[in-house]
Amino acid sequence: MNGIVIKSTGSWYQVLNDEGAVIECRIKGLFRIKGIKTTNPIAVGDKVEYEMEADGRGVIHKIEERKNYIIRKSINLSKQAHILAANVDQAMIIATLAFPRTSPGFIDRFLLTAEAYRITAIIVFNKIDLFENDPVNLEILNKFIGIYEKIGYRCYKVSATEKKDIEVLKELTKDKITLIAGHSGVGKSTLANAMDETLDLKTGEISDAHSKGKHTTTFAEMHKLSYGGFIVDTPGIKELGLVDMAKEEITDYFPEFFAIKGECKFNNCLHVNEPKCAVLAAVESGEIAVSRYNSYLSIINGEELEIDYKD
Ligand SMILES: Nc1nc2c(ncn2[C@@H]2O[C@H](COP(=O)(O)OP(=O)(O)O)[C@@H](O)[C@H]2O)c(=O)[nH]1
Ligand SMILES: [Mg+2]
Ligand SMILES: [Zn+2]
Repeated sequence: MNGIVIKSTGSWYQVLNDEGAVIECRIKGLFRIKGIKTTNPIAVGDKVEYEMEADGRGVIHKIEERKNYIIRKSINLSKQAHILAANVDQAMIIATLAFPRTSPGFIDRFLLTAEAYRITAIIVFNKIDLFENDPVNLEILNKFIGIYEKIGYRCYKVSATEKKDIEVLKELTKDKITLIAGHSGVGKSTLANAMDETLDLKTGEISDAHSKGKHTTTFAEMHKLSYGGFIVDTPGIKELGLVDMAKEEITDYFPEFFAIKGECKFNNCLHVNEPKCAVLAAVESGEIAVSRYNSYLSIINGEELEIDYKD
């Protein structure tokens, strides 16, 4: 029997099989990824083969080769990685101008990670209803969106509670595995429910993971969309694990830096204070956004992002 893993709790896996039934499965044998130590051998999005046992549960004995997998560095000191999800087609970051505020630093780190994984990233600004009659904030938001659209990222403005401009998100997610990320409280669950009315995700909840403390491992959950495709909800996940990257590599994942780095005098230019740096010149002229450059500097300096979590 074949299916796709939609939920994992550590030792048990829920597999949605080709006939549409959800089977509780455990695993037999060792599943390892070359080169990394992982805390979980199988993640949501994994396509698996299983056999039914007499008790009505299944045993997974094979995983299909993954198109990709997204890991998160483990919170403990074992240096193990946790696979969040496998076979992800695209990642959608849900952001809000306020209530809670999503910082450019958070968005830029997310985009960097998506670039490193070569996963298409989409930026969705939710709670637009709060700014409709607020020209000052609306202008701030539009300027912000302009920065990202100029680089080539698709941005959308929606309201989950007012069900405004949700249709386009349905089209984007149809028949794809879409990872949804963003701070707690930005409206991820409300948005998912608005996109697919058959979903009934809990909203307005303080994420479990956080209230239990940061040492709890959280597992992503995948929800089937009635119109085709899946969304991966990542509860309590602050950031996608940045894969180990050399500083030189980080430039390449800022598309607008990558586009002009050939014009820097030094081919190993890190765009910090080198002479005749094309990136610095572009920041100076306004061609590259200062907020993007600041995010870049903070990342290459290895700064952790400070996030004011409301939950
Ligand atoms: N005004 C407004 N509130 C929203 C919108 N979307 C979600 N919310 C509210 O924001 C809160 C958090 O939403 P939730 O979906 O639980 O956020 P999550 O933590 O990202 O899953 C809830 O009280 C929602 O009703 C929106 O588009 N507009
Ligand atoms: Mg939620
Ligand atoms: Zn440079």
